[in-house]
Amino acid sequence: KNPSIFPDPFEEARKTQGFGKVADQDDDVMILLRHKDVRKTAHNAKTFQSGATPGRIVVPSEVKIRDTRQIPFEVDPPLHGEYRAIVEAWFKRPLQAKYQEKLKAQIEKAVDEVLNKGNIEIISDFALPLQSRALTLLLNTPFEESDIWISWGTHVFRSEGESLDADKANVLYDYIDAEIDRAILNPGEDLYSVLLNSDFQGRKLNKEEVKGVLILTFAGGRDTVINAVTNSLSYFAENPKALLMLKQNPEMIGKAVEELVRYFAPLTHMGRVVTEDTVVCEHAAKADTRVSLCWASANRDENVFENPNEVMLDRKINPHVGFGFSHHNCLGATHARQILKTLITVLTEKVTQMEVVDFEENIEDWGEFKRKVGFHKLILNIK
Ligand code: HEM
Ligand code: EMZ
Repeated sequence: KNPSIFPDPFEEARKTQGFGKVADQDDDVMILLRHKDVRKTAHNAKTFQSGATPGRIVVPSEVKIRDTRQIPFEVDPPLHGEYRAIVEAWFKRPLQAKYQEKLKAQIEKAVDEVLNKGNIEIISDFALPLQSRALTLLLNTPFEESDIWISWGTHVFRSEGESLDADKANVLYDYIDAEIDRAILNPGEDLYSVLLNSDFQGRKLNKEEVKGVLILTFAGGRDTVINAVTNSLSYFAENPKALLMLKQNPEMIGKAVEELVRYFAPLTHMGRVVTEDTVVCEHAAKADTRVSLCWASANRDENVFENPNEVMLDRKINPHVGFGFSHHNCLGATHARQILKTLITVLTEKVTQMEVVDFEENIEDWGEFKRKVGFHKLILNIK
């Protein structure tokens, strides 16, 4: 088995009927597989809402483990746009030179820590710390906070072998509550303080709203970034010529990042709740049922992408939906892209050889579809 190959389990269902079914806690999901349907449905927030009961659009549903609405993720237009306007500029900070310098320093240090050190388990000893340290830049909080976040492991709502873990979620909620109280008493230049002071419809955001933004920032940008980083390393370990090509053509790195996000699609799918009886893919979708938008399948749609199962780092036309589509497109994408670009740059500068020593695949089980999304374990030897 080649560790850097990520098969497409959706191909057959996408070609034949365009959708599949995912069973989840008595609330089945119709999973939409074609690029065209995914984009169309993402765009139609009136019939396919995000602002349902908090947690319901996530698969598996998180309704039982949280009450806080994640903002702007679980809000529909036009209110969505008003929240998004508050946070948009903040999440574009990764474009600033100072931010990029700090990120580069962090990633250089992370690579130095694993270079010529023998066998390294990439998730726990590289990708997780890298993600958490980079997040201190996005939140503009002290670097030392990352040690706490690292101790939570790769997913804030899940434990090893469990789909959802309420006790674990509470650790995050308690932490965020305490940080919000800290920011109220002692405001600074961090995201908590900025949100507490931002103007929303002529008032300030309340604690619950600030918490809703922060939970999302911690949860949404965690396993996605960890998988993107880990999977990319597996790719360059198996394809040393690709890294060499990027070393010689650094202007290609941006395109390469888009292609890796298309191919790996770190977030497989995301749900919507149907608000009125409708028809999708010539199939009835009843009010109050769920559909999901399968970014991973849309990214392999043969009607849109030539050789969809091949990584082509110089792919010319790449309308992938790895970061979503339409109004809810990923707010953390600027940060995530910057991490991946910087990581590749640093690899081209420092690494001459990467070898896969051992690995264990992380296969998501979506009933009729089993999807490799990343690894439980990836051991590399980096020189
Ligand atoms: C939304 C993927 C990293 C925060 C989304 C969506 C996707 C996605 C597909 C759309 C969800 C929907 O339409 O319901 C990814 C991938 C990432 C990544 C593949 C890494 C490679 C991050 C990071 C953060 C973040 C680093 C922040 C720390 C968000 C937020 C939204 C979002 C706040 C909701 C935006 C809205 O509703 O307006 N992400 N994400 N993501 N993501 Fe990411
Ligand atoms: C939610 C989601 C956000 C959800 C854009 O995706 O990420 C998932 O990992 C979380 O479990 O609560 O934040």
